[in-house]
Amino acid sequence: MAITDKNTKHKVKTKEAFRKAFIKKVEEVSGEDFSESTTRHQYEALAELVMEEITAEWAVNNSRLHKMEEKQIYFFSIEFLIGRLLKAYVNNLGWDTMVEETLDELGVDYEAIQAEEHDPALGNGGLGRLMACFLDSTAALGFPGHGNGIRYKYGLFEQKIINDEQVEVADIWLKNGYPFEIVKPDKAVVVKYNGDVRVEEVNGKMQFIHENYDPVLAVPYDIPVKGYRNNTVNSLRLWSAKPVEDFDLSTFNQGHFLKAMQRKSEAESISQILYPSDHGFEGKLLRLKQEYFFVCAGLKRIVRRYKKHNHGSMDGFPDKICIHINDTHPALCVPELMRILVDEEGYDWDVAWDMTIKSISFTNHTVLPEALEKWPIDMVQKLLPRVYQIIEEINRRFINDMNWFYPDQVDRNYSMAILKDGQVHMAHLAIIGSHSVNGVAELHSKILREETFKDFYAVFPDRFTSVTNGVTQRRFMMGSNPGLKTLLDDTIGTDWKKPGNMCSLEALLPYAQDAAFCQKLGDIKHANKERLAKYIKETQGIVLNPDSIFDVQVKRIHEYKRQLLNILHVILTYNQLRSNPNADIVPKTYIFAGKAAPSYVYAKEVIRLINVVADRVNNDPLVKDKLKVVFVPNFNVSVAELIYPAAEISEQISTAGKEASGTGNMKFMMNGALTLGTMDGANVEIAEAVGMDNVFTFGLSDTEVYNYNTHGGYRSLEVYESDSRLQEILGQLISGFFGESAGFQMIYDSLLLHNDTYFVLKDFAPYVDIQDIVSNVYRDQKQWQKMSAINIAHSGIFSSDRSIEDYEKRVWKVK
Ligand code: AZC
Repeated sequence: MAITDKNTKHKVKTKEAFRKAFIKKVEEVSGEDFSESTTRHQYEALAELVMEEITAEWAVNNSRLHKMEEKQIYFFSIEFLIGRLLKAYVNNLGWDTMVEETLDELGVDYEAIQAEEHDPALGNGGLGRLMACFLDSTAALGFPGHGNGIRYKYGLFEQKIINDEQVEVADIWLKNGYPFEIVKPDKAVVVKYNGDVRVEEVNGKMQFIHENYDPVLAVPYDIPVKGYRNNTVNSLRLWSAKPVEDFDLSTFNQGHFLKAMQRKSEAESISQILYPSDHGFEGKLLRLKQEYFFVCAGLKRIVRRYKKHNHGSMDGFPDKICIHINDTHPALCVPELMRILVDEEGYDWDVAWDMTIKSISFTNHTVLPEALEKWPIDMVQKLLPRVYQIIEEINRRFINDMNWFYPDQVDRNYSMAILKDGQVHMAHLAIIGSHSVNGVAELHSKILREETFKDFYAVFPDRFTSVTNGVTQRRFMMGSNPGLKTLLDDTIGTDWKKPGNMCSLEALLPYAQDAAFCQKLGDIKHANKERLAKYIKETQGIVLNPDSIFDVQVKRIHEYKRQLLNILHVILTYNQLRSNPNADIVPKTYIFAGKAAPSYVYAKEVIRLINVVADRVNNDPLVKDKLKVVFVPNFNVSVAELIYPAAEISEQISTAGKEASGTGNMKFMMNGALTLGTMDGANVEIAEAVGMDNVFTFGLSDTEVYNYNTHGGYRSLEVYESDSRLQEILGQLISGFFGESAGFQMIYDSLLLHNDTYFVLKDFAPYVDIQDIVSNVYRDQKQWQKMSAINIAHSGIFSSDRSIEDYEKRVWKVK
């Protein structure tokens, strides 16, 4: 059978040819007869076949790229949370049916093969996963867009739960090698740290010479990004740090063994781990080194390639290159590009500045003050002496301009400075150095304009825009929910799967009224719940009731995301069941997952609380099948792909105004889960899309939160004193109710003594009420499936294809 799409040039294009090639490859990698091969061999063989196919197309794409025919987009990001790639490549190549059928005939377990791939945790959460979705969509739409980041030797830690607590274990993802990267030592570049800057006058022009620096080698590893059934193959380039010479031979020869080794390990430490703790000086310094590392290396290669194809000139650079900085971690792109243009290319400052601004655009992903990066001035000055001088000059000119234009607003002008209070304010640097600044959902962009960056908005109103996030349906729906994909194909045809066309899912709307369709939708959900239940049984030994509602909150653990509110409600339900075991409640399974930052003690307490409650509830015979709580350890992309399709309720309960967008909310929605959420981030747009009747919203609005925070008036103790349910629950937190060693004083104090910063108690009663409404609606399965169908039908705008098209029109203007 020839595969059905237009990829006729494939070397492996028939099932028979694939079968032969696969068997041959397995024998090559194993050195054994096919019948003796292990799943690992089969995985390696399939990965190699896929890479052979893709790299052939990649070479063609790269030569197109080298000619600079089209404008190129470069995403600079400290995180790329790409997930497993094998199946995505197979699907994007259009090989899925061929591979599935052949492996089935050979008696080979495709799922087991996929599970051999170590899911690389090169990101933390939303920001890193967004980049991966954007790369997928950019390639699917046929745009030349590439990632630029760091190849961490260890990804984010692997999370284990031991004695109810999070334990962090190193994630050695490269242990068995990684088949989807190609190292390019010939494209390595040197990154310079520390040292001095000497000024010299040459032909009447100042020259800045950086000397006595510590060089580190940046070696690129490229991962292909294959477009969905088209011939685009873009690149994700991840940089690895190496000592310039394997070790410092002269130091070594002089007998300073330790010093030589130290240099080597210092260099390598730069790409050792994602997010070293930035509490102490050393951790901060390492992060700053990392940020400059991938910025400097990435820009160097981009500039080199650009010049090579433009007769050594940088003149047209901004017309052909978009440098998109994903949050502030790559904000050093601004002074680094200036350094290249002024020091190396000899442009006048003003011309260089104009080129820099035109090339760079910036997306902000959070308004949490603690996440807005600032670096001590003396640290930047010492580590990056020339870059620091340039930041100083950018700052000086900016403040001068402001004082010239707004002489009566000196205080405001100073508040926008890049350098103040002894620190370098990275967000200010990013805004001042970009032509476009955007938030990631309408509400978030409004908060940026009106609060976080309001002074900048007053000065540069045209710079500010908004692009709502999106997620790739190819991974999070078509790939992970095959039952739903087939139902949609059978119901409305296959057009909705074309890149950029997901809004045609609206054709599903009439079927929301169709009982037979809704029944099928319900059956698919049930099967997905059973699939997840099986995984949880196998990995954690907990048995779930697939007829209960699957109520899910999976995301990073953070106070503002309020997993605490969720678990307090679980305790309430438990208390109700204890006092009335025969209460007529709809059985519910609460599923949690997510990692807490290793140094975030409070978030780890919340994890412990969830697990302690789970132990108690799941082992109480009174509760029977009515209530279950599970904390699924080590949330990552592959676990997520099992969870979203099985979810019925999507918990999006952040304190209003705090969650910039959220993207999990979109993944749940496209899999037919109903949102239970505050009017925060992209929840607002989800509610707009489906109508208020098809979501469950509750709680304070962002304006109410803002008003309490600015004018006061909230007293958590009052709420506590007027709600006996809360008195009982909070009492249990500190009374030893959950076991002798299971006191939760820190949580108790934060809610009552420290006035509940995230309004958990304030939103508790409305949350309980909405949970009751959810249960009641669920009793009417027809109504529930109808709402689910409406959600799926309107989920098209949350495809990252739409986000990329918006960026294209509003920011990059590639076409
Ligand atoms: C996240 C935001 O918290 C989340 O709301 C958003 O959906 C996501 O980015 C993608 O835009 N932010 C981060 O992961 N990290 C930082 C530093 O903002």
